[in-house]
Amino acid sequence: MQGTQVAIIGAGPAGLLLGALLHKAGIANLILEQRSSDYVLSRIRAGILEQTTVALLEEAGVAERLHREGLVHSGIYLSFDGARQHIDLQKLTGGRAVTVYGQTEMTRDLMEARAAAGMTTLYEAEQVALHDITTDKPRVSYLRNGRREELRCDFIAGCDGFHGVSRQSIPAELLKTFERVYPFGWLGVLADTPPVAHELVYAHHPRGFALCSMRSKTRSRCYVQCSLSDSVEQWSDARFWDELRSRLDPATAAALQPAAAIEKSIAPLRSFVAEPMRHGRLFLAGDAAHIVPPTGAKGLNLAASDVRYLSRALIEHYRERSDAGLDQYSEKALRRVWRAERFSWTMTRLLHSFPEQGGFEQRLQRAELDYLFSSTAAQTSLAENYVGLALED
Ligand code: RFL
Ligand code: PHB
Repeated sequence: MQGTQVAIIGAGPAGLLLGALLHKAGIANLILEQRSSDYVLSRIRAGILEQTTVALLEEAGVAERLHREGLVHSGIYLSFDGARQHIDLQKLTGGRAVTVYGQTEMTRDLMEARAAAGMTTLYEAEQVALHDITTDKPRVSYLRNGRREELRCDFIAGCDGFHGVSRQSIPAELLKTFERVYPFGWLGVLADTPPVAHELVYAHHPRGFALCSMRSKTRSRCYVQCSLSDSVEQWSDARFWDELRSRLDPATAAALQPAAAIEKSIAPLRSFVAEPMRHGRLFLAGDAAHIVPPTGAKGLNLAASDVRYLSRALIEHYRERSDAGLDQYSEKALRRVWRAERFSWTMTRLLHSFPEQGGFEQRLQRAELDYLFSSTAAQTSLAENYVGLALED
């Protein structure tokens, strides 16, 4: 039987970043991932990093390419009723900004650094199962190359996303879950065409939400709200660009240059939180414990803030023989999670068209957008949440 100090389940951003930070602190760790590395790198997901996430990547020693290729954005645009309002994040938050850098690129940097440091990631590890979580000798078993293997460890980090096995290993009667499923999805297209503006444009239109984001100065990532029953086959490239254009203010629409989709996918929108984020020696981090709708660009950043708290707590355990950080982990992480849930829900409600919405709710939504267009106080509240709320020590 092999052994390590921390067994990490999942090689998404949470697992890889945790592994990098622990390795820097001299803590042995091994990652078990059910998919292949190519599959993990083919997933197109988030694109916006908060400054605290960038700082954590610097700490992990994987921010060189991010600083070279990432685009620092000091604002965003809101598009509504034929007009576009600039929200100056930097001015409203005393100098803070966000960085546009694809989750795929961040994952690639972390994977390459991990391989270069000789750290082990076991890809295509199937049927991962967690054992003896509430003892001080937990184990993880898995099937790889047709053989059942076992791994001894001190702790297990459950970084295996929403559908992973870690959260499901906590007895149902000990776990409280909170969920909101939204009655629509996002259809996303990646294409080699210049962004419509130098910063992101979030749009509300009676036909639904739209977002013009980017991966670089020549590559766009755009989304339109769609029906949950839609399939990507129903959305030709031409239909997608026409729909996107129809939801934008005229100035933004005029800058749109349709191009062939490199990737096209539909993602459902969900809010979800599982409490607590710890069971015995199992600690959940990232999507394994919570999901936010992507409207606030918080999913990846929340995974990073969990990892920051968890890595510090584990380092404290090994260096100082203190479990104070581990004991506080769930409570501390959940405080930040719920603030991000609140913001993501608010942004989702503000910018989407809800099928069940009556005239009253529609008027309130318009009033809220009008308020945001005209009030510095309202813009400041949006800005400080968008750039990311402060982390506790
Ligand atoms: P991940 O990225 O899902 O990684 C989990 C990893 O665990 C593996 N795994 C297992 N490994 C071993 N055994 C098992 N039983 C396992 N089960 C699963 C998986 O293969 C995977 O490699 O979670 P992590 O690391 O917590 O990172 C979180 C972020 O990925 C996530 O919050 C964001 O990407 C959310 N998200 C978005 N966030 C944004 O801010 N903006 C977006 O545009 C955006 N788009 C998205 C998204 C999430 C999506 N999902 C999960 C459906 C689009 C999609 C489609
Ligand atoms: C993206 O670039 O994929 C992106 C950006 C901002 C969001 C969601 C997704 O709020």
